[in-house]
Amino acid sequence: MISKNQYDAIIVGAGFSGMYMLHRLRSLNLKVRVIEKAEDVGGTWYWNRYPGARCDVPSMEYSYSFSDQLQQDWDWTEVMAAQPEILTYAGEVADRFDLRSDIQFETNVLSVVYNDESRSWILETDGPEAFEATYCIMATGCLSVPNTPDISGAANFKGDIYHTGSWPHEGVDFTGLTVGIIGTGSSGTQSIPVIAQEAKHLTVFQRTPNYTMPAHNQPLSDSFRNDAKANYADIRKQQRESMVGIIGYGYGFGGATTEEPTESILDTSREERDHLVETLGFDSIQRFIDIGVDMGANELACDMYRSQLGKVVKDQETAQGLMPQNYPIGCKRPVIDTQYFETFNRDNVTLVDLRKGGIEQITTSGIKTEQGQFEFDVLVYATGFDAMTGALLAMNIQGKDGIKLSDTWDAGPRSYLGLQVHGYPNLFTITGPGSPSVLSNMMVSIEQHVDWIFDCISYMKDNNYDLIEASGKAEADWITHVNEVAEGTMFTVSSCHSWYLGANIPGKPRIFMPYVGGVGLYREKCDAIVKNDYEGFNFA
Ligand code: FAD
Ligand code: N01
Repeated sequence: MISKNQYDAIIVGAGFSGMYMLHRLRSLNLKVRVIEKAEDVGGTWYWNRYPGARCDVPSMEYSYSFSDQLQQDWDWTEVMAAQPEILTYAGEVADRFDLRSDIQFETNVLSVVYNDESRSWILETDGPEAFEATYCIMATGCLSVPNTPDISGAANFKGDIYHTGSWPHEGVDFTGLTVGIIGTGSSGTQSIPVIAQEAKHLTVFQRTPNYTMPAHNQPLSDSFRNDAKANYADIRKQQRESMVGIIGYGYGFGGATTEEPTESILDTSREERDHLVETLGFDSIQRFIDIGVDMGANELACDMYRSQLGKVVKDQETAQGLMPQNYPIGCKRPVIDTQYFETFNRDNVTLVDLRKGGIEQITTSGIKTEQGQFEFDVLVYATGFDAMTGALLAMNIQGKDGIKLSDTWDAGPRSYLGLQVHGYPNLFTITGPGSPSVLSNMMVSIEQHVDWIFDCISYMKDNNYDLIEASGKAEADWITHVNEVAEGTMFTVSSCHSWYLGANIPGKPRIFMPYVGGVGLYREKCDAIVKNDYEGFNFA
């Protein structure tokens, strides 16, 4: 017999979103439970333990700002910390605020159903218990459902198979082994140089080459840390008001330069561009203001990029194979790397450019492509995630009158502000589709959403409301706005096949999911809606 545990609020997920949401709701004296399928906190940083995993936003900025004591006490060791350090940080936050006592680990939420009569959400899990709550807050992550492509013959492979998005805790020792890796997005680009150093041989199966920029990661000095800590109030304020939640304090974007781009690439001559590539390498394209807004400018930058790639990679056939073609810089999530292209100069690394002939099947001992058979002992998928909607749709959410989220989102996700979906009262999504989310430093977006939801529930308590629902009109108007601002940007050009558009998952509706207006502007809009008595939301 399943017992029902009654709560004021259930939060699903114990990554950075769920942990902070729990901390805030506790202060309202609500009865709150977090349900998390992992064995511990950390979310992304719990699951993605692949070699080379690290953040690509400076850690002084990719960290919680809600507790000044925490940000003063914590010392990041590098500009962009590696996964073990970020996971330790998540553990420290859980200890410091005693979060684990209200988190139920190793429990997977399988269904989330609204009961119209009791006006509550019923959550069923893979455990013996079910849960009932007035509020249900989805902190399930934008990149938490690994995508394993359906390649024929995969079950026949005799060796070990790993996915970067659910890496074994004990690590993998590649010493003496031949390895095949599929995928050259951020996860592949980070792991390939590290695996290559350990493995006997690494074969990289690349379907689409990426534009990746040097990370320039480095250790942080005490003086830099102290200086940043002394200025934290100002840094955090600037982050919140910025476009993407990053100001690049002290190191600029990717550590390449702290100077704002000022020049137009269209005003430069061929000779000037060649000279810039010669002297600054890949960093040369960071100085231009127009490559993100003008297709002609973008093409010139792509040429500079390919020219530098041809200098770094010695074998010219391999260099050609690594060169992105026919889609603009900036339409996909930026990738930064440490010694990625240099890795292809190693004798033990082979590039298989799948543009010359794709994968036919996985065999018992490797991968058969239209170009021939490649043999290896171990297979690694670095093939990404069912992003933004994957975790939400996996929970079989049913709203008012039994309507299913999978039907509501049949043609792509719909939401008001990325915070609520019409027809699903009292259900909130942290960094949901329709909010800046993955186009930003996620920590800034997470904290903003958690604070907004906290304020909203406080307001409801103060006004004796027990139900909030986004109106259909507000939702429709918001989606129109989200689409309008995305139109004409690099993100939506037809040559771009990004996971922002759902293009990485066969059959997924192609629709641009995040809000491109910027975190500063978005925050202003959310605040204005609150000031206007929660315009677009109905209370009961
Ligand atoms: P997550 O960390 O994804 O946590 C969601 C949690 O929900 C998970 O623990 C999951 O197990 C749990 N969950 C999901 N479904 C269920 C269910 N049905 N039942 C129970 N539990 C469930 N962002 C940046 O801004 N900067 C970076 O540098 C950066 N680096 C990244 C590097 C990698 C390798 C990846 C994959 C992502 C990176 N991101 C980065 C994005 C990152 O996901 C966010 O920054 C942030 O960690 C998300 O936190 P979250 O709590 O919202 O989601
Ligand atoms: O996933 P991806 P990811 N056959 O989707 C290829 C965050 N993140 O895990 O481009 C052959 O970007 C696919 O090829 P193609 C960050 O937000 C951050 O790398 O579809 N190849 C692509 O090369 C990031 O954007 C960090 O043609 C197949 C790769 O697999 C997001 O997570 C680190 C294939 C998938 O790339 C996702 O990154 C890691 C097939 N059937 C992740 N299917 C930081 O550094 C897929 N591919 C902060």
